[in-house]
Amino acid sequence: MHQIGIKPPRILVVDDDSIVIKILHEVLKGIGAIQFAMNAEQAFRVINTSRPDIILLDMELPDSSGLDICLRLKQSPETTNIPILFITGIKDDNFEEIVFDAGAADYITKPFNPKVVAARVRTHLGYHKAISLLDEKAHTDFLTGLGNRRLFNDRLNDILHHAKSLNNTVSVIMADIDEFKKYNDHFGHMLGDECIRKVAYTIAESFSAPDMVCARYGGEEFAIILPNKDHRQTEPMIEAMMQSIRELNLMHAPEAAHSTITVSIGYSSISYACVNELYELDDWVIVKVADLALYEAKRLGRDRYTY
Ligand code: GH3
Ligand code: MG
Ligand code: MG
Ligand code: MG
Ligand code: MG
Repeated sequence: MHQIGIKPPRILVVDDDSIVIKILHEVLKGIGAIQFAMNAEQAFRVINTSRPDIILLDMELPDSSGLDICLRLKQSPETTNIPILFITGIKDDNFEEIVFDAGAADYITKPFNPKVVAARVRTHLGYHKAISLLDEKAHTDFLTGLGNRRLFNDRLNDILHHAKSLNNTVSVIMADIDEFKKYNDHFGHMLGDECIRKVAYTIAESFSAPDMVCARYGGEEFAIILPNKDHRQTEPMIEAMMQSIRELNLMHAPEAAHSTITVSIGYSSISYACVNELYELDDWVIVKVADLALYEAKRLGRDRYTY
């Protein structure tokens, strides 16, 4: 039914009525891969393990109201974009309004016409796919496939605003290729791009833990976020990354001070407890401090890190 290599959309149906579940299964089985939940607890388990592309949500459930589930999903950055389609026996104009205010994408009353449900699910899956694609493109660096500066900023905001424990520390690393203008001038822009890609992959390999964020911040400059890492934990990782880049053994331009490609690094660590005092003029001080440290590393002769 589905083409090889194309993932079917994931549909989650949350309803405590087994007859409704049976009917919806018949209606939706040609549209995507369907999972069911009969209460809120089951629903969140499915949502957390296999992020659905759409949720059909009943209003009255044994352990929660559909409205509460909807509000909770809309509050979290990870689930806020999942379209929610209410299917409910409640026929009340005010109620419809409340549901849309809570962030629902659509509202269907029981008894429903199965073909209309299928049509609306297809429509919302189409919107969701378009939005996800746009979101991905807007946050990806075209040259390297790493995150771009927008992704870096969005994730840093999320991480600093939603810090789990105020006792922890977050670190930010800025890395810049040394004397890259000379490389470009000598080898040309195409090989310059190739070099940027190789450095980018090495950085991504060096900081590959799922909670870490690697982004291309600008031309030949990269930014990395290490949530829950203080400066003592960060330093050995920086050293290992710099060594991996040296070991790429990419010959530099003859005019450059080093014979192979190297990077300079500035980094900065702050405790989550003082995050709010460290935001000024629409920018996080942690980034400014890492950037200043990077300039210092350049000034001191490049191919080094400073804090
Ligand atoms: P420094 O050691 O002080 O960082 O010297 P630098 O020459 O690397 O620094 P500068 O910022 O003066 O130059 C960066 C150069 O990177 C400028 C530009 O030629 C090159 N560059 C920026 N973006 C790209 C890109 O996307 N592709 C290529 N090939 N080169 C780029
Ligand atoms: Mg119910
Ligand atoms: Mg975003
Ligand atoms: Mg440079
Ligand atoms: Mg630069």
